[in-house]
Amino acid sequence: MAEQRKPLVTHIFTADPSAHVFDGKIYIYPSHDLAHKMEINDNGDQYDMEDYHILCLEDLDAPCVDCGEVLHMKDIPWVSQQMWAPDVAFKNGKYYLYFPARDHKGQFHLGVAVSDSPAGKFVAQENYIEGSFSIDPAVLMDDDGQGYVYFGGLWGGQLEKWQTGEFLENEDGPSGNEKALGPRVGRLTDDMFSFKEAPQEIVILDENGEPLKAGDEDRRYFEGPWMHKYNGKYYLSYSTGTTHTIVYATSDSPVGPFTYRGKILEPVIGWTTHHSIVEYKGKWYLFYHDSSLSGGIDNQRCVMYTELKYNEDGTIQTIKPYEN
Ligand code: FUB
Repeated sequence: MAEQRKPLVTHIFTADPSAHVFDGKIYIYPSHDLAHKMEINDNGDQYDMEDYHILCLEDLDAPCVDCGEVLHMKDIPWVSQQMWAPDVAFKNGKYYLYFPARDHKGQFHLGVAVSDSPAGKFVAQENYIEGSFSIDPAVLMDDDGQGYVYFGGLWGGQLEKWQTGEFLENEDGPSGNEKALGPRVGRLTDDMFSFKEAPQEIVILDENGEPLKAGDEDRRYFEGPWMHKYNGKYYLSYSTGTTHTIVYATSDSPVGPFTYRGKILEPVIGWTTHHSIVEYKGKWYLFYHDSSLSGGIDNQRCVMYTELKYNEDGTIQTIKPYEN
């Protein structure tokens, strides 16, 4: 069965699915939404998550298994709240979970936790990755063994507040015809716990080779990056936030510049949209979420998947989530 398009689990709310194939199974690393009644605002206070559960599919038509809680914020000294969208990478026999959370000053940073198993449990490092900030880490392990962490999110994700390298509480970021902010990329050290140097900004160009503008809300980067390779090219996909789509850009280099190519996923039920792309048994799949399980409550979401198809020229066919 290639067209799930319904919640993989219904006993908990899940979001932001990062899918990977390990040991022939599909492991999904989602956020774990909680039905807390927090203030709903542009700062994302309503996304008040505390822990991570891992989901596993033995095969696409097998029942989805909840491997249980694998990491809780009470066990991470630097974290105060909001365990948002995570991702996992494998290197040298170990699994590394990268996650964003707020520190005790209310600033988002990225942490790392490690496990011997793709299903956890994970043990977090005492402090966040030095030089990390903002949210939504997604890791590419490139063919040469180099790991790259892509990250960043506007508004509640605080990306615009880090433009100078310092956290500036009142910084609103560019607008209109000013150059849009790009996601950041950090090269991982061989032990997977640090960045080799300060993360750099990724530039996304339009069809004329000009950087996308901040006011171009149909195409500019907002949050939720994902990186995959297809036929030797790097595909950076991400959420456009305020216009609620998943779009993509391509490059010959993992650090860009990237050129905008098009839309992958039309808006889903709920404000946020967030995804990952994975190859399994020769086909490609988009894992994503919507808020259908809760009847449209933005911070009570559910993860699902559908097949993703390429055209012969390497472009991706746009998915309409509620049509075949
Ligand atoms: O789940 C919390 C936040 O909502 C994520 O970090 C964003 O990508 C959005 O999905």
